Amino acid sequence: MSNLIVILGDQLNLNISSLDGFDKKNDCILLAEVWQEATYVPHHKKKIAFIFSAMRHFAKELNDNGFKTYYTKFTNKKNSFSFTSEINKIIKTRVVNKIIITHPGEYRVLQETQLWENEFNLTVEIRADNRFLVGIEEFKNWAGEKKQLRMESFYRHMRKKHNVLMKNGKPVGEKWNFDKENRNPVKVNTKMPNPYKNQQDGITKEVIILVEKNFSNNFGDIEPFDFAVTRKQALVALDLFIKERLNEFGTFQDAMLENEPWMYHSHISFYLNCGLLLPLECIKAAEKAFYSQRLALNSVEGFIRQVLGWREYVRGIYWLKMPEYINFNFFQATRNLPDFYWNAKTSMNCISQCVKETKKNAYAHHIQRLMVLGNFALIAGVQPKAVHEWFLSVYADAYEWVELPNVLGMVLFADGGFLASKPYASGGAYINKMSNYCNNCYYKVNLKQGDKACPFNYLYWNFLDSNKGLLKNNHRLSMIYKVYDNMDVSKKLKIKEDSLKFLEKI
Ligand code: FAD
Ligand code: DLZ
Ligand code: SF4
Repeated sequence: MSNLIVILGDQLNLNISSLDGFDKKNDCILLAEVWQEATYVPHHKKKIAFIFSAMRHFAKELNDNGFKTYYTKFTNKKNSFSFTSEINKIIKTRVVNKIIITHPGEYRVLQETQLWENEFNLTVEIRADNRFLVGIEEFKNWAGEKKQLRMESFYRHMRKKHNVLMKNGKPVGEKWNFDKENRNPVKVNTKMPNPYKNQQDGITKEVIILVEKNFSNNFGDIEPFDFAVTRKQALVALDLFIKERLNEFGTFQDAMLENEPWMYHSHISFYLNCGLLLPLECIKAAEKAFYSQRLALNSVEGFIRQVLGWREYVRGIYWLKMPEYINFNFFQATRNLPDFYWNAKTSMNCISQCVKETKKNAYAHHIQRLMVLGNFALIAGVQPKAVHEWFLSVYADAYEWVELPNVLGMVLFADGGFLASKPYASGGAYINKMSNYCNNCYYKVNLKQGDKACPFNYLYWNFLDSNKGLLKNNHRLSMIYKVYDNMDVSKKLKIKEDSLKFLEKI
């Protein structure tokens, strides 16, 4: 009996379920850098380099540990287009009785694997993805027939199930949620801890040259390239976060500062999402530090909520709702994505800063993605598919299972409120409260009307007005609609006029 184990570029862990029971005498592994994956969206250069480098390092680790591994480099002359064609090459040269793969992270790839039994006339075993704490079926059972899901109840269920920050069946600190303590701005000139920086080795350098040569027109800067590319290095990055940032993580979770892309965030999503780190070890490391180093509970709980709650929740929703999810467009938004999402050429300083940092780092932290880049796309009425494709392309941590529910569900409310209870729309005031972007902006955040007024201000009301029919019964927006209804007609007309004028130009 000889099995072929196919390991995808986001399954880079020796404990991945597809390797369970691996027979070193008879079985073999395939990892392949393929066109199909490298081009299905125009990925940021750094994202491609990161995945290829991490894949090559993982293949080396497998070989060093005695796992027979076939590795197809992107530049290999015989490189074919897809996973399917790469498998075909192997089964022509050696006896394979069965193909084993861990459940792919993306629907698109799952569909491809489901064709293999017929294509190759072989048994294909698709194993549950043990990089997550909740199985796809388990989440479906939890969701049941509910019309709307809420992260909070899922999160509490997960805290209990995994016994994280629990004492005698109750949450430590007597509260599940410390969000109210977690909305503080950071003072300008605060000295932030330096982010993790890895020294590039020969493998990474080779990959960087490959990407520069083959993807020169893709968005993004390839240097500096400081990502961890092995599990060992990713564990060092995690440790650095726990030691130097976690204590402040919660308090300043929503804060943004010009030229401070990393803030107190963990920067581990790249590693978690490609398998170099596993969620429970990150959660347990934070919990351990809470007890042993007496770290702030609002911060530790805040971090654990993201990994144990949000991350698992959005993945559950993805598999619950695909393939329809990708077509949702509750507001029927039709606008094209403005060019400034690619070239940062806009007088809106907040957007310009976030796009520049995205271009440089293939990273933006959550609140930049949500309240600046996402919020603008929502209130400007950009079509969900265009926003989705942009977010999937430009971040090194972007895979459809996590990006799509965040973009369509959390930011754009394109699923009509299945994932979130209200759209995350806001005017300039919140951006001004949480950042110093407005100090250097052409627009004035405290102006509501006219050419110099912050566009977020009038676009916010314009969005609410244009979608009143769909949102007026949302009880979380009832106060806001009351404010709008009480506004002068002349003010409302000015909002429309300013919005139309601005939107025409983008
Ligand atoms: P931290 O702020 O330090 O949080 C810790 C970890 O919690 C993250 O590494 C991540 O694994 C998890 N997490 C936090 N928030 C979320 C969330 N909303 N959904 C899922 N996991 C979460 N995350 C991705 O991993 N890939 C994406 O493609 C992605 N696209 C997003 C698009 C939009 C519009 C928004 C609003 C959010 C998106 N997120 C995405 C979620 C979140 O912004 C990132 O996980 C986070 O910014 C990664 O940086 P970090 O590791 O420093 O996270
Ligand atoms: C993101 C990515 C890229 C750019 N390239 C590859 C690749 O060449 N080979 C591969 O196995 N995986 C790659 N990936 C990650 C895949 O897109 C990811 O594994 C699937 O989409 C499943 O989530
Ligand atoms: Fe952004 Fe408005 Fe502030 Fe300018 S004034 S940075 S557009 S929120």
